[in-house]
Amino acid sequence: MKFIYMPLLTALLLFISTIGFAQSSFLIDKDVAMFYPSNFDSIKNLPSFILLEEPTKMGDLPENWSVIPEFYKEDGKSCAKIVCENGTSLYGTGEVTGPLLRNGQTTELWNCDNPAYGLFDGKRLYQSHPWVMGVRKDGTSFGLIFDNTYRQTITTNQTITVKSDGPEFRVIVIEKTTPAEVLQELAELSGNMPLPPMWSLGYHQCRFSYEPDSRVKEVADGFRSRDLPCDVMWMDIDYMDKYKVFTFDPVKFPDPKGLNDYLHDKGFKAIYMIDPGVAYDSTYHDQNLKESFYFVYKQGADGKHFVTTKSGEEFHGNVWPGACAFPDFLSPDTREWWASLYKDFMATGIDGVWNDMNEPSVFGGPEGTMPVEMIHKAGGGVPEDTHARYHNVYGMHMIKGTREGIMDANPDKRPFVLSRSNFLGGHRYAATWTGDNMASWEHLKMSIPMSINLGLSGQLFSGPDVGGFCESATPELFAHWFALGTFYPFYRGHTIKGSVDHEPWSFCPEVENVARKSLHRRYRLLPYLYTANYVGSKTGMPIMQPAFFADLEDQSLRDEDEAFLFGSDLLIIPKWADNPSLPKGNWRSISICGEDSKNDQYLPDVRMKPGSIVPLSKIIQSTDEYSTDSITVLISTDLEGKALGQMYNDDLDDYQYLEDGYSITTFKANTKKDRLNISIEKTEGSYSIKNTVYRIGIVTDNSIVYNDWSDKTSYTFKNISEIMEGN
Ligand code: MIG
Repeated sequence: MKFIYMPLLTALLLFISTIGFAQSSFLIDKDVAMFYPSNFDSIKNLPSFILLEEPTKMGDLPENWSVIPEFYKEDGKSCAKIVCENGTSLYGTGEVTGPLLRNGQTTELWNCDNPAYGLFDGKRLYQSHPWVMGVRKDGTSFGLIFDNTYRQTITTNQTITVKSDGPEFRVIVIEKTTPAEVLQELAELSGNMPLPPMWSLGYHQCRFSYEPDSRVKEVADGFRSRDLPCDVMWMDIDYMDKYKVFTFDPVKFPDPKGLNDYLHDKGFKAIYMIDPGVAYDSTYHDQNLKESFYFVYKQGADGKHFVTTKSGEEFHGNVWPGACAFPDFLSPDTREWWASLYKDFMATGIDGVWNDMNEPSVFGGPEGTMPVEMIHKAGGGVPEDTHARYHNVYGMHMIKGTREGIMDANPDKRPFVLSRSNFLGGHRYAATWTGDNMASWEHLKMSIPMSINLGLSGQLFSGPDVGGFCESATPELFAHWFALGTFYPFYRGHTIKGSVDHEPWSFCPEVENVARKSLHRRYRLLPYLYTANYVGSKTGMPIMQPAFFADLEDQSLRDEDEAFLFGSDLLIIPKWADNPSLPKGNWRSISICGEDSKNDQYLPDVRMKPGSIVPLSKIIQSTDEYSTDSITVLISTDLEGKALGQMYNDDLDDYQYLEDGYSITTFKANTKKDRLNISIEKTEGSYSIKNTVYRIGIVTDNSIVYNDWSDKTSYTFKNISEIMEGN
């Protein structure tokens, strides 16, 4: 039957494609245009893995539309070029090394395991984002989606060119008045970042690998005994039995449930690694050994879930366990099977999953991955095709399955997945980190533009390995990196096997103190950070923002690589920043937990945007203890004496917020006749935060003047000019 229908289906699709694409460009949404090349083949191109749904025509292209891609062929490649207006700043292209401003850069999209970013001149990393955002001199902005998955090169010059190994592809152009609106549209088209659980915003401790389980407990205890807040302990590959996924080493990790219970008791969450490669079990073909088969391999082989060669043999490649088979994650059946594996695994009390090596990394394979001619059977509307087509979305589909699996296993909890590989739009399934960086100053500095450009490419939840992964950090580098870590969306220390210990206390008391203050800053900022994540999950607004977001007209901010914004209201200036360009206006330094923000040797200077209000909670050891019982509201007024801020609250880790189980509290400050009046009002939602005791901190040029706030609806400071001047 199948064989009779296939040609019919193909003919039908071709027919639809001829009527559907008769016009080469049209609007698919307000300010969003779709451009088709002349020989667009829908079977070779669709479905799009970037877009949530296949767009339909909404109207004709307006006559004054300015960003128009031109399609052409060159050296057998399918190409598109877009000419930008003079003075346009370019950003995006995902996970990239080098400067924030992408003008003059070339990015190769072919996901690869790139230790220390040492291969291919660091121009090709673990993820692919066929996406460029342009910001014109006046701040008006556009976004470009090159809707294809193939290996391609993006050159971001005044003329942007994309050259793909695949068939002719379509281009989506978003045209808006600000970059924030472009990012909002990208999120509407490709999906919002799901609201992460609060605990994932705390500090994470990792290494390759903490083993055996007693060492995991010892490190966890080390945090608690030293007043170093921490939320998560991470289990890297050595917890597995011979690197077989979904197993535990019977000697080193004999009782995962016991370990996870121990961690939970102390307020930690536990995240475990799962790789895509499934150890090939040669005994599978021996009927006498049936019972001893490695169950994951057996299930995968029985269900024909693995990627095959052209002739239908399972493809095998070497990874950690030796020869491995690779699930065909493009297939919905395979993802469903993969998801089912998480049930028993998560039942041991695992809270989150780390998917590594999912480019996929294959030791000794062509360019470190599987050969391009391997076959993905795919399915569910995704046509069978080669790895050449699906390589860049392999990791994205793995995490799609993983996410479904952990949601099935823990239906009431928001899932947390961390993935090394991904593709434009894949932020809807997982957070990311920037892979195997180096413990070097260069990589510390580069981490800022890297995370910012990921955020400007839809991936809001990212950060590098704090301290640097490859090699050992010096105490000095570690202290600076840990201090910056407070302000990454994802704050996790990690290091390679064989390096010196990288726990906050491993170096010397001075470094430990820097770490403690950095963690205290992070934990006090949680109400603000959680609110920024909520806003991000609704609007696509990044957590880590480029400094130019504070002033789109100030051209000097466009290439600022060192100072950046954490949320929209805090400006972060690392102490090592060399003459950074800062936004104009009176951004006042604030002390978050008693530190000297301006003069501390390591902690970045944190400055508040004029006219903003930032809520802080108390210092806690993990988000298990998070509450809004005691909130300090920092107020930094603008030239008119006004300020505005918000605080988002909910149950922190479940789905009640999707109903009415959340609240947004709005803080307003206004100056009239030398009186500063502050009001607080619940403006949305019905989540109760009744018992909050507020404290107000008026931020002046030199200090913060605190006052208890007994009346919870409004408060008036008399003689505000005296307060401001006296300090
Ligand atoms: O081949 O699991 O990027 O974070 O510690 C290395 C061991 C495999 C690479 C990851 C790194 C992780 C390591 N993994």
